[in-house]
Amino acid sequence: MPDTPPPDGLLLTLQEAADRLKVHYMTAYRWVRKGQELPAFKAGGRLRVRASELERFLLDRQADVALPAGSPRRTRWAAHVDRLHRLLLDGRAVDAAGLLRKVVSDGAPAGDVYLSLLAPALHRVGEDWAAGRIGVAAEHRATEITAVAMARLGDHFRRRGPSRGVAVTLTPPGEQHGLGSAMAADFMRAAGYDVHHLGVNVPTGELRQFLSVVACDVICSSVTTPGLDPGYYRELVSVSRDGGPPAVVVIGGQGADPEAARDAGALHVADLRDLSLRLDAMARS
Ligand code: B12
Repeated sequence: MPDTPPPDGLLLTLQEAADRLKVHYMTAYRWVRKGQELPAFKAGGRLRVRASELERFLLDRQADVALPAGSPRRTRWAAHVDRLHRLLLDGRAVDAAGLLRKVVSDGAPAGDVYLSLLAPALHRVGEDWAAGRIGVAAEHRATEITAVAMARLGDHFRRRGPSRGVAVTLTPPGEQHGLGSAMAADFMRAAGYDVHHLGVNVPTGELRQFLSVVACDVICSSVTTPGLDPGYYRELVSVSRDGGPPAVVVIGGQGADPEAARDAGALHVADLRDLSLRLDAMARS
């Protein structure tokens, strides 16, 4: 039985499909009879399975059995990333939501789902776009599916107990990539902050005005597109020192310039997992 996938356009008999799936013919037949499970159709009086659909089914099943319930450390992120990436490209929002629900209900923390599943899957979508394999519309669809999934996971980041302060999350003027700042908002909530998530493309003057009304302790700015004017970091730090006690400015994101951030007096944090510890360390010092 071949282990290399058959060419995408090929039509297989049900026996050939069962062989590739390493199951008995009758098992494959049951999966077909159950409807959506293994897509097949009749041609020339025999059941046929498209090779591309068979490969997708195989990938889905590998991910399904990847994680025994209750053992989050055994989460096979690579398999989940493969599957989610596929679902995002195909626009299968319901299946993507189902996958995330399953991974969380099997014990993976929602924060890990963000960092080890959603972000890498989107990075791959970006590679597909950059290589011309998908267009902007398909990329937008993938982002929207992810944003909805994140909204559903939002409750996992809520923390009871006394507030540790007020945080504002946003992206710089002109920066349209919003998921990094939305993730930062959730991580700050999980760390016990009351968060005002301002979203993307926030003019610094408007932020200054906002902060004259809402006192805040931490400002988290997410930079995705590289080449941002370093003057932005200085401006943000100046805004943070207007009026009352200064807020800590945190800069993160794949397009952030760590040196320019530090030179401006901001804290550069690359990994959201470190965010709360770095803020604690700063408060202590
Ligand atoms: C979706 C997307 C878009 C969407 C965004 C929609 C939206 N609502 O967000 C749209 C269509 C608007 C878009 C536009 C563009 N995009 Co775009 N986009 C992407 C894509 C596919 C996903 C972005 C994303 O959400 N990633 C998931 C997040 C969660 O990952 P992350 O940003 O790395 O964040 C992680 C860390 O960096 C960190 N983090 C992030 N923020 C913060 C903040 C703090 C405080 C901390 C501590 C940590 C932290 O934590 C996160 C989790 O690990 C990326 C691919 C990629 N590599 O990400 C390309 C990508 C970023 N885009 C790219 C480009 C080129 C563009 C455009 C210039 C295209 C164009 N010619 O118009 C424009 C620029 C628009 C602008 N002015 O901002 C390039 C950038 C290449 C580069 N390095 O120069 C990428 C990398 C695609 C690619 N492979 O080429 N894009």
